[in-house]
Amino acid sequence: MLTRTDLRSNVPSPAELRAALPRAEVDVDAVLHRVRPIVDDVRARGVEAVLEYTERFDGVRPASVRVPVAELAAALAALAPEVRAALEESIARARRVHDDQRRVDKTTQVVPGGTVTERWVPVARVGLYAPGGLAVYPSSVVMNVVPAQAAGVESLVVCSPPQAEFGGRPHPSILAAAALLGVDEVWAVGGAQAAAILAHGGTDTDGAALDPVDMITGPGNIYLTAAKRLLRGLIGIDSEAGPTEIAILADATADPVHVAADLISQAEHDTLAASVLVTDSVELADAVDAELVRQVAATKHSERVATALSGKQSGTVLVSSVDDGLRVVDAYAAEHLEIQTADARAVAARVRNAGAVFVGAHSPVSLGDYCAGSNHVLPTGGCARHSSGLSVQTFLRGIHVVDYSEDALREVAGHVVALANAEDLPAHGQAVTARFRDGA
Ligand code: HSO
Ligand code: ZN
Repeated sequence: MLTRTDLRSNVPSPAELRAALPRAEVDVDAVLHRVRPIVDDVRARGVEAVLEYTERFDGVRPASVRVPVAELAAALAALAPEVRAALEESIARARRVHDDQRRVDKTTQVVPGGTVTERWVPVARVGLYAPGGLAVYPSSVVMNVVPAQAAGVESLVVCSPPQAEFGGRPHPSILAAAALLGVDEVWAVGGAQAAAILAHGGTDTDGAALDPVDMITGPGNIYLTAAKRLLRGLIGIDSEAGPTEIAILADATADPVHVAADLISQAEHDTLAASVLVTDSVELADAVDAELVRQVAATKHSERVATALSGKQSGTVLVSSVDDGLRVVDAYAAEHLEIQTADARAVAARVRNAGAVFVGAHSPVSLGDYCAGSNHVLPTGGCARHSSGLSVQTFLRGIHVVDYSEDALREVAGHVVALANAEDLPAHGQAVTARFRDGA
């Protein structure tokens, strides 16, 4: 089922590997020309334009963009008790991890009388996107809201596409998750028009203000991603989300039943999802292939999974050792990386590039998707080489506060003047010497 790449005789350089490894091609640039007019139109015509695009793309015209608060409480009251209990556990565990991430302000005394403090200040208002097309993920509401709240963001809006079958409101599970998290502002809007109205703000059908946000996070379809790219600068964004990925580094000690189940679990998201097995054991690769055939036939979304697993973005990479496997998974920089090898903790500690690492036989990715406490909004498409998943840090800005006394400034004045003159910016130096005109 999985195509094989054999690197047992030679593992190429990281750059060559990146080109050689299976990966989905998602061309956000290719849709920019369609997204730009939508963003411009929403900027110019606000909610009227939003509702027109919503009608065209979602097949429904909501009565208002903002969902009445009473409907959030009603959705929570109607939520199945086992789903409510599971969401509560998911939220509690995520809060434990994210509360621990909060950075503390730090003051460094550079010289006597001269300090620099790094003050961590939350973004004032953020828009958190939860997709609502093929996928409706209340768990993603949790993963966006928890770090933002832990950072101290005061104003949050959850945004999710309206559903025709729910009268133009987002899916009830999204509303219920928002209510459970204590969020009272939910907007029924998706895709490029969601990013545009979040960034520019507008006036709702009832005359209420839809205030613009400072930052948009959360995964969405390619149109949302393209709009976030266009609006970046005016607002902040998290890293661009592509189709989900799982890589598993496994040796002969791994259980092929588990490996196959985990590869299938992420392939279930999307026909473009990537499932990649990296192993030094041909026996394991063979056993996983046999298991995939058996398990894919039995799984609910069998067709979608089979398409993802047979796509060019998925496959098995054979290597001659776990060490070589580490080089491969580092070059791939998966969104999710499982380590199912002997001494998995030690192997995991050597990983340099991954959105999140799942260690050993009992830490599958789907645990992290829902209930590990970790975040599931993670960098895809190799972005784990330079970016992190969503965290409290995403929603904080570090402001340097510079506080020098007269003596401390005098002591360093000569150096400032020398550097200013070297850059032919003498007024910079004079801004310092002006304070010491007496020649002291
Ligand atoms: N694996 C997805 C997140 C998710 N899984 C939501 C289930 N629901 C991307 O990390
Ligand atoms: Zn998932």
